[in-house]
Amino acid sequence: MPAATLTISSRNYSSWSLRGWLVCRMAGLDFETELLSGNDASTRAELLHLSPSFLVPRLCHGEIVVWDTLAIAQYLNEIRPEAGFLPKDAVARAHCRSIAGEMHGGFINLRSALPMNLKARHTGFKIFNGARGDIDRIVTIVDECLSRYSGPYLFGETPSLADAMLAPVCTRFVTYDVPVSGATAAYRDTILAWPLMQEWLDSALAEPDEIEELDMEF
Ligand SMILES: N[C@@H](CCC(=O)N[C@@H](CS)C(=O)NCC(=O)O)C(=O)O
Repeated sequence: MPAATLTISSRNYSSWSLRGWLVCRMAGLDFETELLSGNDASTRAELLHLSPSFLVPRLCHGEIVVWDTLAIAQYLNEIRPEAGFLPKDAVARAHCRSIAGEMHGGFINLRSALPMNLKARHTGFKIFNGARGDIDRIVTIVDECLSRYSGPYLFGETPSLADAMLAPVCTRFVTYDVPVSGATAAYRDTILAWPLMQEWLDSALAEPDEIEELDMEF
């Protein structure tokens, strides 16, 4: 039996579930994924029991329970520093943590106007100004990282925590037909071809079809 359980909600809609799952896999954690959809009352009661914030992802590892993506990543980095999802160099590590923190606490317009929906395709989607500002900021982050650390991932040859945090932004570029070019387009393609992302996308596409009321920021 796996040592840990990661509770997630929809693979298609839940961007935080995706990030949490990516960091668990990057850390090489032996874990099983428990899918708990938040639609019906009994499931929500169970979720509240498991995760005081009512939110997923939530990691249970032995007696330890962690229920926030950044906290999960920090916990995993503590127990598996050798996984190296934070750069070794202190300057790069601070940069990586800053991007992860910025994603965790910001980009509200992007997240609410372009919710993650891996199955959907919105060709010619109209992006309003607030979300445009968030996208411009992502482009700047990617440009800086790729020119500083030479890619193909943000901090060099292997994926880092910052890549896990930005992965659902790359899928939004595809879902909402967001025109990006140069380094950002190359980066989007790197993330989409990342074997862990391929694995998640395959299972998301196999999930039962969407429930209309979930088609919102989630
Ligand atoms: N800051 C939290 C955000 C988690 C979050 O918003 N999770 C969403 C799913 S993506 C959620 O659980 N929503 C409530 C629900 O599904 O009932 C984290 O980093 O884990």
